[in-house]
Amino acid sequence: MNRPANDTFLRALLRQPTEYAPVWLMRQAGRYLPEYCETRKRVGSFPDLCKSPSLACEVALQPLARYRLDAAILFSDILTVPDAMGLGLYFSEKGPCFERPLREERAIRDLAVPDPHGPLRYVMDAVTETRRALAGSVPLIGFAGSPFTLACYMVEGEPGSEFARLKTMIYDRPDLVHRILSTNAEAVTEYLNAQIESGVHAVMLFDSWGGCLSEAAYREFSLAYMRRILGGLIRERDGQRIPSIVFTKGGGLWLEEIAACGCDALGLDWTIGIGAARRRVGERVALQGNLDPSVLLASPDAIIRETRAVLDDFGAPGTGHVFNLGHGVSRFTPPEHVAVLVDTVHDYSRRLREK
Ligand code: 1CP
Repeated sequence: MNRPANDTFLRALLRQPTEYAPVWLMRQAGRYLPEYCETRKRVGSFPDLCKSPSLACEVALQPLARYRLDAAILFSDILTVPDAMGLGLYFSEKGPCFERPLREERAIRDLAVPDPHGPLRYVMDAVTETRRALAGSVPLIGFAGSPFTLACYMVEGEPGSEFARLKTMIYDRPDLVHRILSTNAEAVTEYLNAQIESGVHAVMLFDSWGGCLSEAAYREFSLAYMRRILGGLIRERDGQRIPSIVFTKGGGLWLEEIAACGCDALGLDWTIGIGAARRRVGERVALQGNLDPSVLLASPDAIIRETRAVLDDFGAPGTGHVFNLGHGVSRFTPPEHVAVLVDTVHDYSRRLREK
């Protein structure tokens, strides 16, 4: 596996020196880009877009054609895994839904780990194709949902319930929740390892809803299973370490524990200062984040000011910082605002290092 020509992102994840802070954005390929909407319209549905390796590759590369980003992310979704488990993913006006949510004990007992080279073959093909199209320019990030975040969607089956069903099950039938989570953990481990074998340079676990749990429940129902996954991942390929990033949205209170789960980097949302996070865990892991995505809706002057503030807060000498948002790019973001952000990160972080 050859190192990409620009490996700044990989070096930053491993807390090695870099000339500037690398930057990529969660949801960098998505609905704020007119060219994405165009492709999506041509295909019809979002799941069909994910299931076509050549179109998934096309949209993954769209933001890289516009901006000087330091990494590409596989175009797919965290919900491909429960879909491959047979739950029947579809999208309504409100968001992702499952035709057969996990509500009965029987269905939970029958849940099985999907073969990543069977029903998820299209994801591995998208990895191969995207990696080939990148032609050694920048690294490709693979990803999956955390077992808990996947369970939120699998049990609720529709958006907007604030996870009432799953949280009730946690307190009434923790045995059933553990059964779902251990199946998910095994499925995600195999899925991410298959992505690594297909060519991704780094992997990220999205624990988007872990922050809705109490501290004790987070430890038992989310963190424990992410730790299990990290323990089962391929850590090196062709002599190169495959760095891993864990992002628990709303996990700011638990950074020390998350930093000890076996990941190389922590994703931060915008509710915690990156300087304070660095003082707490920066000797152990790299940090990725943490600009409020709403900043991108504001004026270019505000974007420059707030971007510099995150870089200043992280502080010198600047190793171990991957610049990102604290969550995904909003679909209402003007595309030219993203260019302001990316250029500011590169230029200002380079200047800080030269001081
Ligand atoms: O075109 C459309 O209507 C679909 C919009 C869309 C897109 C572009 C969805 C539906 N998913 C995606 C792509 C996606 N999702 C990527 C790859 C693109 C990139 O990052 O550039 C990734 C990494 C995800 C991950 C994902 N999907 C998460 C974790 C990150 C997060 O946002 O918290 C979650 C929770 C999902 C579920 C999901 N998929 C789509 C929606 C609308 C949702 C519900 C959550 C949400 O609204 O953010």
